[in-house]
Amino acid sequence: MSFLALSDPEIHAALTRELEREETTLELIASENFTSQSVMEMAGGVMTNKYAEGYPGKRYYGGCDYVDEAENLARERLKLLFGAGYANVQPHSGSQANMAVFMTFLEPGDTVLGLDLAHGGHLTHGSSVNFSGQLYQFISYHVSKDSGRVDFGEVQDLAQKHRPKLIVCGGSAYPRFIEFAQFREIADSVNAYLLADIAHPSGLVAAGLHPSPMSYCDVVTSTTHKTLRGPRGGIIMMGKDMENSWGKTAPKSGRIKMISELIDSMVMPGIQGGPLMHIIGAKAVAFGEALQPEFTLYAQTIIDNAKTMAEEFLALGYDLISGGTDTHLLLLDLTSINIDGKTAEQVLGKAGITVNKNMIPFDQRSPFITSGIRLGTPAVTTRGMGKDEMRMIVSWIDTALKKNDDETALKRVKKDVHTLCSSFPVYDH
Ligand code: DSN
Repeated sequence: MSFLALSDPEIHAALTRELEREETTLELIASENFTSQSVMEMAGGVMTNKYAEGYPGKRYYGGCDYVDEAENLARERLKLLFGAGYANVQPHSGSQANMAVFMTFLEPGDTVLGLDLAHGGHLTHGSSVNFSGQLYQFISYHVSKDSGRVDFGEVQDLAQKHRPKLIVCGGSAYPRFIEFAQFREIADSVNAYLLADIAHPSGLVAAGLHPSPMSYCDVVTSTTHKTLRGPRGGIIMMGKDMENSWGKTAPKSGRIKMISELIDSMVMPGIQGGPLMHIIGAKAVAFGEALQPEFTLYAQTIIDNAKTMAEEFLALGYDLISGGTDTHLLLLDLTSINIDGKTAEQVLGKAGITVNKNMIPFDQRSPFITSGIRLGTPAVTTRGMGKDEMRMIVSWIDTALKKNDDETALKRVKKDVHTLCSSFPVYDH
């Protein structure tokens, strides 16, 4: 029985239609995934009722015994998963995680290097429309035109010239492994701190299939809902805690010995109030799942599927930024087939394939139009799809893009997509 269907048929109808959309279309947005029903049970459970400002054992509210258990499990599992010495599981999102790190390590006006959003970076890595670009002096580095990979010559030059206090590596549309060792070398050469934002590949890192940032980076942030397949949220980690040699104090607690304490107090009370205990519980469930051997197989299949897609697109003559992928995502430059990213997103939507338009490096078009699309395999891999299905999907994308004004062709692809989806249900009810 659905309580919601009885109490609020209007919103229940939207929920039902969203479930149907997820079941009947192909989800290729690289940052999306399908959580397990256990994760959803925890996220939809009674811990949503609880206020628990503070941290386990040190809360501002009574009745926190069981949410303390959940948060301790989440922290311990996360540390185990990534080999981290410190973990904070309270950030509501990846942006909040980055904000807490910036406000811990930086003062307003400090100089930071980050990957340009249009070259695969992220809004919180210094975009002028985001708090990061408004509070701090962000200098963007780029990928090189030829290789599509980070231009380390430029990063070194910018670091020497601007002497940043922090360098940010990672992004939202970078198909290759993040080059932690090279960033560390440059950070060391100018005495800068290094933050890795691994929101996209964190599931691959957890599975040991992407290099780990832990021994290279001073601090690491991620979301929990992309390749890591948990509930929506953020996390902050450090491989090793550091002494607070900056003499910074925290609101109320005053004297602070370690950077971990500064980060904790910056997350709460610095930028957030009550933690979302139902989501922290759901993060613990997802970290538990990611610690199982099956998760490594899942992560390997994500990569195998993305590489298969890349090979198929290349064989059909498409241009891929960086010429392929090491990870879960592909960035297609559509310039040569004469369709823009916005139109491609719409056309594929009509064919039952969900993607997002995306700027490509050196894009001549605006972020609202773009010249590319970004594709990712985490969600279709969760459904159990493999290489054969990837080949079919690429041929359907090719048909839809090339016959973009042929409604009959788009309908035919949509029917094929529907048939494939019905053989790979997301949820077995
Ligand atoms: N919006 C996310 C993505 O799609 O990659 C990043 O925050």
